Amino acid sequence: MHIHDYEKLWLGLSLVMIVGFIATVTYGAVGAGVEMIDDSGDTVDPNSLADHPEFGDPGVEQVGPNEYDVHVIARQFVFQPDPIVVPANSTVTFYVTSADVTHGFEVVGTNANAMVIPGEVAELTVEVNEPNEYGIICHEYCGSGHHDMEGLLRVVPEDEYDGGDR
Ligand SMILES: [Cu+2]
Repeated sequence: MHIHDYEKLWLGLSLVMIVGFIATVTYGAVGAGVEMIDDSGDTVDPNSLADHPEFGDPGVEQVGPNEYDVHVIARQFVFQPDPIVVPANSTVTFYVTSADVTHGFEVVGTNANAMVIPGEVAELTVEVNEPNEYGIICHEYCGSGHHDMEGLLRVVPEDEYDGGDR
């Protein structure tokens, strides 16, 4: 059977494109360091966060050498605590929940990005190396003040970290 040269060319190009699309999706799924949130996290009662052992006083807690847990409450229209201060060269695990409606929690410039649902605890881990400041934004529309809902993650030099929230 004779196949016209142009037809061969287009067959070849469409094969290249199909392989390219599959490669893009595969890279996005496994190559870009994307970690999916699953439902293995804890649940909490959003109405009694004040009585919760960690969310009652949300903040940064050292749990190992260079390892920190940060409990964060999202509520209309703030993140608590704000700012969040951690030392450089540490592994930071955020536990984020909402006191009212569904919010978002994205530490801009890192891979930390989750939906924050009342009753659920989103758990995400990031490595911070250099001293820096990262904005935290709510990316789920949560009411009239949504556009103002933001926080700050300050990564300070290790010798400047005093264990408190500044
Ligand atoms: Cu919000």
